[in-house]
Amino acid sequence: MSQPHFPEVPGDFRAGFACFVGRPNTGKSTLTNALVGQKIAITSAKPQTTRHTIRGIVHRPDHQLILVDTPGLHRPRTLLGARLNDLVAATLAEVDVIGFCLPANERIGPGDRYIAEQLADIAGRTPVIALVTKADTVDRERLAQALLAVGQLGDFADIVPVSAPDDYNVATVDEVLASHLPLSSPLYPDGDITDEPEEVLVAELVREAALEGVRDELPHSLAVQVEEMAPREDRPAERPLWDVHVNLYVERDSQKAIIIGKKGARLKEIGSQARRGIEAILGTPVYLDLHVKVAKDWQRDPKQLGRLGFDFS
Ligand SMILES: Nc1nc2c(ncn2[C@@H]2O[C@H](COP(=O)(O)OP(=O)(O)OP(=O)(O)O)[C@@H](O)[C@H]2O)c(=O)[nH]1
Ligand SMILES: [Mg+2]
Repeated sequence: MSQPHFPEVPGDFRAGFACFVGRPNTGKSTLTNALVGQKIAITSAKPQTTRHTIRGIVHRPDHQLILVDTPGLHRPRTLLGARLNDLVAATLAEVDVIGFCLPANERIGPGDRYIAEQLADIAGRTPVIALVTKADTVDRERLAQALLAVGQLGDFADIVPVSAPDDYNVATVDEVLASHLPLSSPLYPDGDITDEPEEVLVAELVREAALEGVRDELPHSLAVQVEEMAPREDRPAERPLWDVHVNLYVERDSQKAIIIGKKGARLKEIGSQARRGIEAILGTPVYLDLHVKVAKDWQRDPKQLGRLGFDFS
């Protein structure tokens, strides 16, 4: 492996941490990926897609912005939900600037006010930038209304409308966040775009594929873990192959049947979709082996939460 490379930087270089908060489904992970320029966080139309904090690193000639994408904040209904909220609160206390994501195409609701209240306590110490996301989904007039409504929600250092798919103001978001970073040399070596372990990225890609087309409680009941991944032995050097074994956990037998599908059709589809993303990350062809298991009521069981990687204490 090559040595990590920290380039020479000018004396006014800035580096530090920004975190994105917001209700579930407000576009935090999509914006993180757009800023980093590569997919490091999975996204979906299902709430609570993100379940742990993910660091994405943006490298620019005059700054390095480390983005911390967080799980959507909501009133917790399960032990998992409560732990995710605690995790976000701990993250907020540690960053240099906060990006509060509010989608342009939804009215401000109790969920947003709940977060705004939490942020008001921190705003004295840490600047909060309101990001009006999904700007492409509304016309100019509704966007103007959304900006006004957001302006009345709290005391923000700035309000920026942004659209990830249209690449509208993505660079502005980077600049505004970076202007609040302290003078510092880079914190991550050149070229690093995330500190997620490969196993986690792989498990997340499988979960993203499995989330497609399922509804009701199933998205919440789904957890994914890599059991083992390694290059297959006895392969010629120019034709490597990785064996990747992944377990999908659900909470009930009925959910297991849904994930597997008729004659295994859904599971096969999940596998082929996830495999493409995994091959892109690992840079080699992959043999992907998926197993579906039942971990009864894991969202409410401290022991099982720990085993599935949700022990943040
Ligand atoms: N049209 C449009 N859709 C967007 C934009 N940003 C996100 N979306 C969509 O909104 C949905 C939610 O996006 P995510 O990035 O997963 O949202 P999130 O805030 O990370 O959600 P959680 O992790 O569940 O808290 C996905 O279907 C995205 O494709 C945007 O700028 N424009
Ligand atoms: Mg997310």
